[in-house]
Amino acid sequence: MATKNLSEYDITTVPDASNMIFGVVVAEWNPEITGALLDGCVSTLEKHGALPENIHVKTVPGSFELIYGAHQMTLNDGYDAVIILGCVIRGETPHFDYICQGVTEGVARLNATSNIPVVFGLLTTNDQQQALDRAGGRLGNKGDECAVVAIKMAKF
Ligand code: DLZ
Repeated sequence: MATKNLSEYDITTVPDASNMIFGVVVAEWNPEITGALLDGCVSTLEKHGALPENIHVKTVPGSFELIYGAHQMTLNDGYDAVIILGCVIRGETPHFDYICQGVTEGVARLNATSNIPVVFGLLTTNDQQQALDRAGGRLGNKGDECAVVAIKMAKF
């Protein structure tokens, strides 16, 4: 395999996304958070050239269903990358841990078995404020980050 000097790698720019098609699966639980993640994701995809008609958004009831939704999208030949967006907020029972672990393992498995990348946009927070901070608040927007990751990985 040909080798490059480190300085020949472009590790800062985001590729042009104007020829890419994206699937986005977003969970309906905690809609004020996931809606903000979706806004950030779509606007960042478009900022890098993706056409609105090439960003296909589907909703699922909760984060656990993100795995099924993403899997269905990976079976569709047309996508360059799939992004999942959800938010799980810790409650009083271990449910939080099961959902977070399930989604993490499900998405990891999809990445190991499908031909396109599935980008992990699941917020797992102790409370609502931590989620708001990461959905357009003081710590940025996880949806923006996922859009950039999807564009970069689509070019992999
Ligand atoms: C049941 C549940 C709970 C308690 N909390 C959340 C949450 O914080 N975020 C989320 O996206 N979904 C939650 N759900 C719903 C589950 O993800 C799933 O939809 C149900 O268990 C049905 O499979």
